[in-house]
Parts: sequence; C-alpha cells; structure tokens
Amino acid sequence: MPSRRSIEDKLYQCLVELDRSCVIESIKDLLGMGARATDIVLGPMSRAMEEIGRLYEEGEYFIAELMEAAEIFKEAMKILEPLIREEAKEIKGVKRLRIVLATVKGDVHDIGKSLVGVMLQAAGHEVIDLGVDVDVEKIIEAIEKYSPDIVGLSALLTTTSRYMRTVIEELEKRGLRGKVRVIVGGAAVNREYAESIGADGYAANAIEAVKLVNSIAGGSSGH
Ligand code: B1M
Repeated sequence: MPSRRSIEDKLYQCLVELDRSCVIESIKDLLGMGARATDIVLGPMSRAMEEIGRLYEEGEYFIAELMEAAEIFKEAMKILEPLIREEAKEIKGVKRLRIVLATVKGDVHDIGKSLVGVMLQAAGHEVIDLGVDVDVEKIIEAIEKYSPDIVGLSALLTTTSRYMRTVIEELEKRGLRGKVRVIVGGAAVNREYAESIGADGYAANAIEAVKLVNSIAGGSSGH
C-alpha cells in the first residue's frame, strides 16, 4: 500500500508534467486515504504550480503549458471545491462580513483569488467576486453599490501588484478609504509590500485569508 506522502509526490509530479488523468487519479487516491481537500490544494498542487512557473521562467515551459496547468487545476477543483467548502466551515468566523474580491487591472490570474473566495464564503462570509483585470473605477462602483466591509485585492505579477497602491490612493482621494478595509494577497505580494502601500492586511494563502477576515470581523459590526 503506497503511503500518503508518496501519492502527494505523485500528484505534484503529475501536475508538473501536465498529466491530467494522473492528477485526477492521485487526488481521488488521496481523498480515499482521508486527506483533506484543502491540504491537497494548498500543498502539492500549489507547489506544483510554483514549479511550473519556475519551468516557464527557465524557458522549459511556455504559455501553452501555463494554460494547460491552469485548466487541469480548475478541473481538479471541480472535485475538491465542494469538500473545501465543507472543511472551511470549521473556520467559521463569529460575524459575517461582506467582501468585494478582485484580481487587479492588467492581471488575469484567477485561480488563487477564486480559491480565497470559495473559502471565505464557506467560512460564512459574503463574497462579491468582480473577476480579473479589474480597474479602480469598478472597485469604487462596487464599494458604492454593496458597501462592503473589506476589499480584497489579488495580484500575481510584480507589475500589477503596483496597481494595489493605485487603488488605495484612489480610495483615499475619493474619501472612501475610511469606509473599507483593504486586504491584499497573491504570489507577487508579501507582508512588507502590503504594509508599504498602507493595506490593512496581507494573507499568504487562502486559509490565512479566512483567518485575517475573521480577525477583522472580531472588531467590526459585520453585515
Ligand atoms: Co502566469 N505568471 N503569466 N499565467 N502564472 C506567474 C504568476 C509567474 C510567477 C510565473 C513565473 O514566471 N515564475 C509570472 C509572474 C512573474 C512576476 O511578475 N513576478 C507569470 C507571468 C510572467 C505571466 C505572463 C506575463 C506570461 C506572458 O504572457 N508572458 C502572463 C500574464 C497574463 C496577465 O495576467 N496579464 C501570464 C499568464 C498566465 C496564464 C493565463 C497562462 C495562467 C493563469 C490562468 C488563470 O489563472 N486562469 C498562468 C499561470 C497558471 C501561472 C502560474 C504558473 C500559476 C498561478 C496559480 O494559479 N497558482 C504562476 C506561477 C506562480 O505563481 N509561482 C504564474 C496556484 C494558486 C492556488 O496560487 O494564485 O498564488 P496563487 O494564490 C494563492 C496565494 O497567492 C494566495 O492564496 C492563494 C491560495 O493559497 N492569494 C491570496 C491569492 N490571491 C489572494 C488574495 C488575498 C489573499 C491571498 O486577499 C485578497
């Protein structure tokens, strides 16, 4: 009987090699062994996506491979998402907050942002997902329309992470900054950067994002 660790390694390898059927089979095997869907996604699957990015940087993979990897990831999420929703209920916060989520202008990476949205919803919060390549005008429209407690911004590109500062500055100019908390995340962002642009919080992954929102909920009236 193979160990859970060896199946995790297999899943990682199969995703790096873009072997769709092996990815699905390994996920089913891991679930059959009692693994948590959240651990599968945030563990071997996320590590594999990082490696795929590295292979792209090294010139071994091209855009076609990045797109294929994203498709396989999304197919796997069809199996994993309902289970992640169940698991995230365990980190349910005390208050329900309303969060407007967006991947910022110029950036079309949506897998991580969507995962954050799924887990926040499952943890009991209301999520309005504006999608990808979202400019500050759309964010402001959403703030005016939905009066969210939090705006969550995602960026995976170094170039687009700068737009997070633009959003915060524009909210200040329009007198909206005091009305919402702004939290940021995504592979191009870290805690130092979040602090430097005056964000209210940073989360490294989807679980951390839920914990961050729950901690903000602890000090707010909620929706
Ligand atoms: Co792109 N890409 N990509 N890509 N891509 C990266 C990001 C890159 C790091 C790869 C690399 O070179 N190593 C690199 C960026 C380098 C940089 O700027 N520092 C890169 C590049 C260069 C590009 C293009 C410019 C390539 C080109 O065209 N020349 C181009 C840009 C397109 C654009 O956006 N304008 C591009 C395109 C693409 C695809 C469209 C082909 C595809 C995305 C498909 C899609 O999303 N629908 C793609 C992919 C798949 C990747 C990698 C390989 C994987 C991203 C992913 O889905 N990871 C990526 C490599 C990497 O990230 N190291 C790469 C899995 C996901 C679960 O993790 O998204 O990090 P992640 O989300 C995590 C956390 O970051 C966090 O929680 C999530 C779950 O734990 N998180 C938040 C995310 N958002 C959050 C928000 C929060 C809190 C936490 O609060 C609000």
